[in-house]
Amino acid sequence: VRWQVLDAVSVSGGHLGAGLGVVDLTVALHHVFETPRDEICWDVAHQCQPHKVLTGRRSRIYTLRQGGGLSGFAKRAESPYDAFGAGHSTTSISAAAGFETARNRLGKNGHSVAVIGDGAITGGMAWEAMNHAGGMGTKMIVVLNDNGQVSLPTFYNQVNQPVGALSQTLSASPTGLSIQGSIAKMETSSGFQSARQALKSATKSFLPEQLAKAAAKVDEYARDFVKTVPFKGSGSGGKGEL
Ligand SMILES: Cc1ncc(C[n+]2csc(CCOP(=O)(O)OP(=O)(O)O)c2C)c(N)n1
Repeated sequence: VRWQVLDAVSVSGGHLGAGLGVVDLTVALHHVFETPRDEICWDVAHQCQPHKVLTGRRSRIYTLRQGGGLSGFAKRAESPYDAFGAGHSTTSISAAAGFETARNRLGKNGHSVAVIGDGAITGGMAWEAMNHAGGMGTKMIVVLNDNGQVSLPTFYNQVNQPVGALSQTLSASPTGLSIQGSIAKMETSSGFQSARQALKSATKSFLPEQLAKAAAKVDEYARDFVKTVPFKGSGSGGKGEL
């Protein structure tokens, strides 16, 4: 599959790295899931060449991106295995949630899978969809392909590392991430919230207005400091300031 993608894309052009990066993942997904009954929604779908090779389009793979040939992206009209057409990024989780809802309403069995990269997941629509899908209370699968690369901006900016805060956060050390997670849990706990509220009301009623304002600023800065400063510069090697 790897060779076939390499050979075809070297002729047609297109996102070679994205496709090569998901060869193993594509084989695994097709092994585990029963497509086209189970919908695989490839985000952007710039990585869909291995999927095309494995779903009956190998004989036409050299027509990728040619007039009358195969699309460089997923295209519903092209194959029942292309559950969702894409090109625009960040839509896969929302699409998979839609398939999942439809399946549940029809009382059918199956799975919806979204495959999304660390670049595409930065888009607002993905966050909205995760919020919605999480609240649906149904089993839906989202594969986050965190390859530490965000193709286009990396290329345009001529830099060789992931650009964007989310990408950099995801490549922070696991220790850093888990400490950040614990801080977030603590911060949103009801005990912490009520203690904070009690302190806020106390400072308002006992302190003069200027001092109360200063205390509120200290509270704000302290929370930001605890959350961000110790992790600045945490690279993929986990050698941050922490
Ligand atoms: C809404 C939208 N914005 C921008 C693009 C251009 N684009 C195509 S691929 C890509 C990067 C996606 O990064 P990632 O999801 O990490 O995939 P990878 O680079 O790892 O293949 C971008 C920004 C797009 N297709 N849609």
